[in-house]
Amino acid sequence: MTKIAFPENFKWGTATASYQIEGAIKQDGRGESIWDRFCEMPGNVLNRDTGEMAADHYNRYKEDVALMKELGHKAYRFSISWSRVLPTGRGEISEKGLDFYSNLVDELLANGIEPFATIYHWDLPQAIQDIGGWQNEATIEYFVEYCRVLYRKLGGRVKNWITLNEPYCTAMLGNFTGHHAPGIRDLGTALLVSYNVLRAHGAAVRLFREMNMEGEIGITINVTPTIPASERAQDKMAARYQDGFDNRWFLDPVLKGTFPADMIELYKSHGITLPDFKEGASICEKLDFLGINYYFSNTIRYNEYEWPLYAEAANDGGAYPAYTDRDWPIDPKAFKDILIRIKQEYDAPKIYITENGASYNDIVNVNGEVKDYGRIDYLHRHFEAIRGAIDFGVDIRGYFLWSFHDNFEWAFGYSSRFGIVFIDFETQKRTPKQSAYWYRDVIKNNGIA
Ligand code: GBH
Repeated sequence: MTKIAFPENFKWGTATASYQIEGAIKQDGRGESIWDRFCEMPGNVLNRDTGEMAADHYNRYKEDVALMKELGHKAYRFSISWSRVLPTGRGEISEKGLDFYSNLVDELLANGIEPFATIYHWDLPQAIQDIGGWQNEATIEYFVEYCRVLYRKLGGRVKNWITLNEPYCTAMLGNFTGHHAPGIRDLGTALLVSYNVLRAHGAAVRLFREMNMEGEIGITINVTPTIPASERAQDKMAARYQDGFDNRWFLDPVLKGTFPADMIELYKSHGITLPDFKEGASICEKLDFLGINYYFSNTIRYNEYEWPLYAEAANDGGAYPAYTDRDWPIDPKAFKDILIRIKQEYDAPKIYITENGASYNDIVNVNGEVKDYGRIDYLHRHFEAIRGAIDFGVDIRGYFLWSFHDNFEWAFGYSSRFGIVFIDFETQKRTPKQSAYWYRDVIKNNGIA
């Protein structure tokens, strides 16, 4: 019997984010976030779904933690809603909002589940957006003050901190493509946002050190490996730009303290006004760990009309052997390869996989079960990829499956299910899917039997 074994004390868990699961958007004085506002505007989110109810986790967290324990989870990555803690982003603290996270952490610890707290997973207080959001340099200071409140309240009990989730999405989806809140569509703005949000990350790490906090701090970066559609030089160039845009633009400043020169050149050639990136070094604070999120790779083809990268995705038409129900390519090999690349090209600290998972059109069958074999197959292949990277020498210490329950999948609303626990959004009934039981066995065996 073959077995894929993982290193001792490997941390197995799931990941979620505040706006996607909590609901209770007006409860206990929570302030408005940019996602509340974005959801109100028709055309932004499929079916005009909003995070108003989501998985009602705010009111059901005890039930959820009990289920995590039953399913054998060792760790849990959640995010904190800034506008729940500071309803207008700065100034007055909402003790009730802060207590929610304090109680959640106590509940996790009482159940032997290690908390990993993400400080910012995209839900900026609307009041901060109203004064310029991440375009405004002052937001860096507001973010640091928000961090100070969290470190004081949760420090000591939370020993693992993640400053930002996927700054790529904050910058590019929020301010260039406009697919995410606040829905701005301007590349220059997005690049300025990327600079400020990364500087906020650096400042949050410095505060953590200054306050002598117990535990470890890192950042979560999403990687989307790019594969040239052919051996043609133009396809290779386009793939290289796409890689610069998706991956290097964030990995380089965080781990090397510089922004990629070829990308700066390219943006300048398009006449985009750029910040002078002089404080690149202040982004590159020494980290205790690096969080990596991986879902799929992109096959990239040159297209002279595609602005600004001359690149287009060529993922369909059988470029991959299989896809998830979201039409995302399934490519575990690219996962292994990019983990190895991060080790080789960057002086990276130890790594946690802070997100990985798949969306399927799950249904509850007549027997009340969810047979999500596609998801199990996806996970199995990606666990093999991680094991392969570890064999190569990449120091990977844990895995957080995205996601615990089905939730509000941003612009896709409730139409895209990523959970290993099925949510009936009418009744809020939780049903662990087949994958949840399969994952429970993986955790129990610390590998695949
Ligand atoms: C993660 O984002 C999020 O952290 C999480 O909240 C979310 O629910 C989960 O994944 C599932 O979507 O779309 O053109 O930018 C992952 C977002 C999606 C960003 C793929 C990079 C690549 C191409 N990633 N995307 S594009």
